[in-house]
Amino acid sequence: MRVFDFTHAIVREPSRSVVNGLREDASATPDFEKIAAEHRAYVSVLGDLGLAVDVLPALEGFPDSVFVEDPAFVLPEGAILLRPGAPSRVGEREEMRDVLKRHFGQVLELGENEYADGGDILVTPQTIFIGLSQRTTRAGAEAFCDKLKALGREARIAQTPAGTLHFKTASSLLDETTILCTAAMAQSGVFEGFRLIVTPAGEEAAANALRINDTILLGDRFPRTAELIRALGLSVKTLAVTEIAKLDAGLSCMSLRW
Ligand code: CIR
Repeated sequence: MRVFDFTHAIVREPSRSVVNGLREDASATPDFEKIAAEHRAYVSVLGDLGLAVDVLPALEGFPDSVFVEDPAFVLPEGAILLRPGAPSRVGEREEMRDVLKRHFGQVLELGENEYADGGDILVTPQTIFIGLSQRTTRAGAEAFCDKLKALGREARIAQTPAGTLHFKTASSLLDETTILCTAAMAQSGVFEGFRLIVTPAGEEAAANALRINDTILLGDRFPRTAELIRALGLSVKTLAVTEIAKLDAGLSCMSLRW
């Protein structure tokens, strides 16, 4: 099953308040114009790859709302409105309700006290992983598995490595059987049965790559990772994510794809 063949995406323009977004390293000060430029380039590449992109307007009240991957999860079969685990982000879910209803016949949702971020969900042909993290609680992960079952799909609860924001901060799918991940993720054993490509030391942030159709989108500061992926015969397109990275974000977080 090819789970990276997409025809549609939802993105949201960054708000000026994005510079106040959540981040581990408070000394990293992102610049709005640079974030907006990186976002424009990203949206343009999605279009070049053949996706119809629904661009939502910026939300000044939600600094992290450009990261649309976190409040919702989508599959061709339907969508699930999640409940982001960061208090400043939980309201983003309501802002996604209408757009999900526009695009999907079935929109399910997590209940009260069921917290899960889309950044913790990795779709593979074999299973859908949901990683417990500081944002995704066990109650949220279990509720997600139930909703997914209602959509006819199976999920497996895993653990996001300590100190890693999201499960997908440290892993992404390169092809049907190959995962790009950090050494910490590889050592956890969670991806038993997959071929693993481990990010070289110093290039851990490359692990949040994004496969769209036949192209792997990768941050442009990771030449050794790019080489490893190209050696598999896969096509790599690099994108600047330097400014976005100051907000602990990468390539998958800026879109929902189906
Ligand atoms: C946050 O901490 O929620 C944002 N600054 C970054 C979210 C990144 N999301 C993702 O990778 N799915």
